[in-house]
Amino acid sequence: MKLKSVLIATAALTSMMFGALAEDYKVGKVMIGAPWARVTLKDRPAAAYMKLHNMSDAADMIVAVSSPLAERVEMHTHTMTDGVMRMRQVEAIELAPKGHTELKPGGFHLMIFGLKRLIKKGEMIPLKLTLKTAGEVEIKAVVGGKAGAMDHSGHKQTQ
Ligand SMILES: [Cu+2]
Repeated sequence: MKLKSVLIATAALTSMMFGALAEDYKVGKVMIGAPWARVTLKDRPAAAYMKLHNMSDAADMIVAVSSPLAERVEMHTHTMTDGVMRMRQVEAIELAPKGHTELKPGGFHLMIFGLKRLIKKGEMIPLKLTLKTAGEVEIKAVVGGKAGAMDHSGHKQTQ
């Protein structure tokens, strides 16, 4: 009994110390691990990344993403054209059967346009993903990291 209360106290203290921790989510047979986001300036698009594991025997795909904190969220990938890395919007992100898909800097990512306010490091950006088969899931991406060379200097805020 005593040990249990000590453990609970430790867990509470840990979450207080570290604030927002990346969480894992599950929708249908799809696991979504440790979503995080990178925010530079309020008027610049932010990017979000995560790991997805489709445990189903059938393929699935992310078909839409939105956020109550942003005007719109697009799915992007990077492609190398004539030695230049460019970003390109995609209609969907495929999740292969029994497959792992990682959204990461330099690869697939979610691009968040028109943040309604500046979101600081350690805060969360709520995102709603719509998967074709698994359905809708609300996740929170922890803001961390810093602007790097792979950031979105090629993107203009279109509005
Ligand atoms: Cu992008």
